[in-house]
Amino acid sequence: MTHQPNQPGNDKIDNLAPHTEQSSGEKMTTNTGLKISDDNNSLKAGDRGPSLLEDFILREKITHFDHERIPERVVHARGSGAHGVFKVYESMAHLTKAQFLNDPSLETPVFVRFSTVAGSRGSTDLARDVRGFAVKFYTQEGNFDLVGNNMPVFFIQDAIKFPDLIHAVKPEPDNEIPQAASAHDTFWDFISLMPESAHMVMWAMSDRALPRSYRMMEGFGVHTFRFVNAEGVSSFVKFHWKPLLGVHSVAWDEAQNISGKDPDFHRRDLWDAIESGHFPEWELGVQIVAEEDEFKFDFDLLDSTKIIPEELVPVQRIGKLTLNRNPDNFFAETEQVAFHLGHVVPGIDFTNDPLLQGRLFSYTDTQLLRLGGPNFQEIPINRPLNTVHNNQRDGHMRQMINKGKASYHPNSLGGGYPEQSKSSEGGFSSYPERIEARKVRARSKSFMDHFSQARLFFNSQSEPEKNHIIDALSFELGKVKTVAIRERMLGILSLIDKNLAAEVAFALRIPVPQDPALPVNHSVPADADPADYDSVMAEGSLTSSEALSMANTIKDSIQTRKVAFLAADGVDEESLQIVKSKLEAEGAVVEVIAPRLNFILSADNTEIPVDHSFLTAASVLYDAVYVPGGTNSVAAVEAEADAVHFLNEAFKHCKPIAAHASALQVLESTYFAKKLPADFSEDTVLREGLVVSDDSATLADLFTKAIAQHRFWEREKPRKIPA
Ligand code: HDE
Repeated sequence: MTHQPNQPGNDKIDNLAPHTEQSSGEKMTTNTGLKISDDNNSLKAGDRGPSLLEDFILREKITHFDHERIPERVVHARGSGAHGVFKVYESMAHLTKAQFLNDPSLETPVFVRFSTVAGSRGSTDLARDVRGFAVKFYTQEGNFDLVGNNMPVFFIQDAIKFPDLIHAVKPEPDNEIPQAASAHDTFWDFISLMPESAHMVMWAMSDRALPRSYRMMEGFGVHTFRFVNAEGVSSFVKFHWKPLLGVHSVAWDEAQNISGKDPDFHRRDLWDAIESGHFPEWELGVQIVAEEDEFKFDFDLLDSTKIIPEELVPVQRIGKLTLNRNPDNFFAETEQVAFHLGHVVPGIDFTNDPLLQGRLFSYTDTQLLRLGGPNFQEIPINRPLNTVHNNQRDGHMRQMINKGKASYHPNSLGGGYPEQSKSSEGGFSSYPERIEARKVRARSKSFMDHFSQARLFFNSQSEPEKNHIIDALSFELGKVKTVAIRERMLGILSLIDKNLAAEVAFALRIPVPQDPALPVNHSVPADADPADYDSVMAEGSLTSSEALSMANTIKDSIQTRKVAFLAADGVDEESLQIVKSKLEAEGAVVEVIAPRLNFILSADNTEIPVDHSFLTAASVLYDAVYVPGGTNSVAAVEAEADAVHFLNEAFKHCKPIAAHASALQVLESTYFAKKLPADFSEDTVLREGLVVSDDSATLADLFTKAIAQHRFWEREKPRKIPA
């Protein structure tokens, strides 16, 4: 088949092709293929009379419409998907027999869906929330799904608490408020009674919960999985996705603004990047722990509220994922794709993590409701590339026409087929882990340290990141109405970090409980001794881990960063074009914003296209802003309240700002005029993120370096900046 420019194909795209439809040049028909002569008028008894029941065309059209909706996902309802490919760098055969990880020449098609967790299908992309990062690999041995998140830990340790967690975070059941937000009583009520959530709460209150882009966030498999090699030797593995553009976030005030200005911000960003050929890339990383080292850590590998710090086990980057094609149809692909961490291939297996074990049940179960029956694997986006042969039959919407009489095994009438495969022939056999145990409802004592990694995370953050966590907790608990819940949370925070608790307490104006007892763990079986479930106050072996701070991410590129140029008639063309060409050459996206749409006239009367007027643009939708020169343009921009607001907001959100020296007066009419530095040397620019020069080429160079830094969070000192 032919592929659109910038939309490369792969085996899965070709596999979807027979199921695609393109109406261009075709006649309109009913679903039975009957050509339609009038799609605008129903059949009536007289042109002013009642519609007739006989009108099968009307009935078909309306009935189909009435049934268009399916239940949204119970969590992760809001999402965006893309096609792509994965390639391993070198054979990993020493660790896993998974073929797609053994052969560097193999290009495995993938479909990826990113999502928020709590909001409904139509909710904002910029909610403070965990992001889903689900990858379906269409391997030659069947589909492998890596259903991860952008945070490496989870709120709870045992799947049996998942419905409680989600009930608590979703809108409250009496009035269905608030949408896509954790800042309400039921969430914090639950969290304050579940000390095991302490570590994940630190992540969720950090800037990781406000990604700049899906393309700029990490992904994690969260649980410890198993690799198994051809000799049957198993090792533990944690999966990571490392974005090649680095890990970047937006500010919370900005996130809230984006939610109004463009609730599809992340969806649009992913779509636009792929359309324009800026294909998002991640490296697949693995942390490997030998089977015999299972107990060598001061946390339990089966506990999903713990990471393995990268200092203890480095992440090896083993392959690359590239997203290079947008879906053709949102519903057919992104909505109907069904992920399940039980979709594995030989060489990848599970551990006894009780969160993982519960998920193994949940994902198929939920598709049965959402997609309407057991044949959801036959939906084109879910089909594996290799063929499916078994004795499962019938059910709603069965597509496959299975031939022959025998639909059972063993059989002789069908020649004994389909037949089983030996492991040596690619048959899946579960890792024969030895288990000798009593059947108990219990939790291992090795899961009871709830605070040391929460503290490790907080300690590892840069100063601005710590402040953002303090602000996030102050915001969220500030929205909580029940004072007792706020107090309980302060008690928990004080066990993580005294200063953190004190800062939040200051904002809430209530005291931190003095020497709080370790919080009672409420997930205690009725018959158990509560002492067995007490949180343990342990010190981890590390006090800080570099990989946990986004401040240490890569800052070497301005690819796909969006830069706003504020200009009007009379703009000095040179100061606009030189900077534009340089930024575009570095991969940035430049948009000209002017008082009115269509075009502006430069000082030399050249027409310069305008992308947005101030009415439809907002600073929160850009990464950086520049004011070119030109007497009339500068005067018009200075006089435009929206332009000054644009700059003020960009400053508040710590973004790089540049102005041609002849446009300095525009910066001088902002509230940050008094913060303009005395010089604009490279050192100053890289510290302050403000660039002014009368030489457009120099300005373009310095501005590029500033944009690569992403944000100048130090600007937030002292902590609060007036709006
Ligand atoms: Fe999920 N989760 N989850 N989850 N999850 C779902 O499956 C569930 C958990 C994750 O883009 C549901 O198809 C349980 C951790 C992603 O389609 C459901 C537990 C992680 C997605 C479900 C967890 C995830 C889901 C809802 C606790 C990170 C979106 C719709 C034991 C490792 C996939 C669906 C997509 C979706 C259950 C916890 C990631 C209900 C019971 C931990 C990325 O089956």
